[in-house]
Amino acid sequence: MTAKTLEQIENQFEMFQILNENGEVVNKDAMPDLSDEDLQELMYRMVYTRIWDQRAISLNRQGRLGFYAPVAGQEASMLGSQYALEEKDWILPGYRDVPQIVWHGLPLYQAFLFSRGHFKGGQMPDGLNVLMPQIIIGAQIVQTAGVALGLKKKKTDSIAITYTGDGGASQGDFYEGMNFAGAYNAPAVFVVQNNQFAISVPVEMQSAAETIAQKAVAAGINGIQVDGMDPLAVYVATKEARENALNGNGPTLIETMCYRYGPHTMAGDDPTRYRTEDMNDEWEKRDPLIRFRKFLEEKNLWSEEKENEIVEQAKEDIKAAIKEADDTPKQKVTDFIDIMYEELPANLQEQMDEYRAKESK
Ligand SMILES: Cc1ncc(C[n+]2csc(CCOP(=O)(O)OP(=O)(O)O)c2C)c(N)n1
Ligand SMILES: [Mg+2]
Repeated sequence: MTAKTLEQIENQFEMFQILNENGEVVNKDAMPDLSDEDLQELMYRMVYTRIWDQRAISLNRQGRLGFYAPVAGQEASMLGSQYALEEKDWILPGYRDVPQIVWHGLPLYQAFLFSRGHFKGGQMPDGLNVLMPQIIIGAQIVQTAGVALGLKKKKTDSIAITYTGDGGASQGDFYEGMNFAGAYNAPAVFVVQNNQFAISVPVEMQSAAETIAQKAVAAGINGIQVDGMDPLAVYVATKEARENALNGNGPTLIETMCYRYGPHTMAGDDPTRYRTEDMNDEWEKRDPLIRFRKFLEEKNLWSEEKENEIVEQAKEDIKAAIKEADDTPKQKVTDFIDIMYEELPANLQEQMDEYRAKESK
């Protein structure tokens, strides 16, 4: 009886897909109404982001970047969902979700400063609806419920979207945030990028649930599992989630099935100790860029020449952004005090004077 009930629930979370790994449309009815320019723009962003990822890994190895969490393999999941947003929507990212916030408007050089631990990398430009990437796993889920409730109370017509990983879905904050958003019918969208591992721990070891998407059921919110290597499926699921959130039809949990090709971060984990070559090959066959390129070529919307131009453009932009990051004044102890307080408490004034004196030498 119990098992049967569980099975009935699980059966409702079949993976949603529009493009298969050969770039063929397998779900015509679900095709989004995107113009040729939109489709090209989406591919442009994925290609650009992959080059940026490769450059960031190399810059990190040269000691020119600090903290970096690779994104190759997750481009469709990250950028397909971001493309469904409006500028007025709020993004609450995790540490890996830097591409979404850059395409939402964060200048690239600031993303590099974030990587270097420079405070300017966490100061969002005025008008950019983005919070600093969260390092505490799952904390952004609770914050998103709060931000979404605030947006609703202010009648802003915008949503709050957050990203976490499969590991994030094991945290207490995850359940708390979804439950709160559901209870208040707050316009929130929770994206769990299921890249199959939380550092070295496989998703099967994290939960008895067949899918992460089904965890929406207990919170009384919408849930869907999507092929996270399919940019169109991710786009459609996010767009629909956004509309449901705004129409009062409740928050949504979106689980995107994806894979990170690289290591967890550049801090030194060795993926060969927890993943097999077969598994890597299996996922690389589903690559979002390969399938979307095939889909666009079939429509005469893409060419090698076009792609090469983007690659060159990305490399130039990255070079300029690194230069801008290099040219940014080094952070000082007094900067940290300055950005924390409008009015300095007396005890800190003393320290401030002390450091100012040191720094002026
Ligand atoms: C509360 C908390 N616990 C542990 C960590 C250490 N930690 C950093 S990343 C990570 C794994 C997260 O995996 P997942 O949520 O699947 O995201 P992914 O890195 O795969 O994108 C852990 C345990 C942390 N940052 N915060
Ligand atoms: Mg993960």
